[in-house]
Amino acid sequence: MKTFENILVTKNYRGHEHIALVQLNRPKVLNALSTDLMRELVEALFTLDDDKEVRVIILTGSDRAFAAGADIGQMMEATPIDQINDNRFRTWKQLTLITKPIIAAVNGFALGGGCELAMTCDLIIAGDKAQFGQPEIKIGTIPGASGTQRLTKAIGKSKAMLAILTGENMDAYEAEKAGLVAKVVPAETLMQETFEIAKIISNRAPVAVKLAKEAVNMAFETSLKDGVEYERRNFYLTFASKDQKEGMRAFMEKREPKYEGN
Ligand code: CO8
Repeated sequence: MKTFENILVTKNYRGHEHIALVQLNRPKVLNALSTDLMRELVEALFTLDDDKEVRVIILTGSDRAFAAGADIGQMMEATPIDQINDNRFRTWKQLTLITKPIIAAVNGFALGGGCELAMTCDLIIAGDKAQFGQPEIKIGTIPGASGTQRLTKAIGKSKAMLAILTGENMDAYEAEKAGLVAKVVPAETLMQETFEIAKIISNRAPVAVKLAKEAVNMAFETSLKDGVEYERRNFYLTFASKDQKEGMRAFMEKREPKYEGN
């Protein structure tokens, strides 16, 4: 894996061959999401998505900030045409093409683009000091990388309106209660707890994990009827995998399954 300027990538995280860690690394600006950082992030995630050893990716920041949003300095004087010409949003679209599960491990601030990035991951585990919010309204703009949509789908219209129109943050417990966060853990144990969850997922049949992720995401894109139909197709598809045979046989033989990802 090549090295990057704005992110750190660790394969075999904590000695586990199927888990990779990606850490945002612009501490001086609280991991503000510059165009370069986003490009590097997408490149690293694509590489890990293609890597047969990797089954689960953890995305994190620092103790102080997951990410405090888009890089305001970089954006401040931009015109709409600059933003179009820079293809600034292409990377955000590309994030949704990753087929393996990505767990956001959030300590500190996840604001603006940072909150949107965490929401674009598949699930969020938060340290108890984490803060979530869409503060764009305070600086004269609105969320631009899916916040109005993803936050509304995650926590409902009224709570999303409160967050987006006031720009005020939610603490980790409020975010968990609202359904934005899957689990809150002590800040000091965030990485250990996230690793434990990643380990469980990495022990499941990898193809089934991908198909399940795809089907859950379809719930955001389509009607219930079409979503259920989509799920059924993916369900059938799992029966084409050796891992499905292995999983069911292992259950009947009262032993642990050995999944190989095919
Ligand atoms: N961009 C650039 N620099 C930042 C950002 C940011 N988003 N956030 C913090 N920094 C910098 C500060 O300027 C400061 O730099 P310096 O030390 O040189 O003065 C350093 O990080 C530390 O920050 P603070 O001194 O402000 O730290 P505090 O602990 O006092 O405050 C906060 C922490 C509350 C997180 C505060 O920094 C803050 O409010 N940050 C901005 C939050 C924000 O408004 N985020 C939304 C940005 S807009 C956005 O995300 C739109 C996304 C649309 C899609 C983008 C596609 C490209």
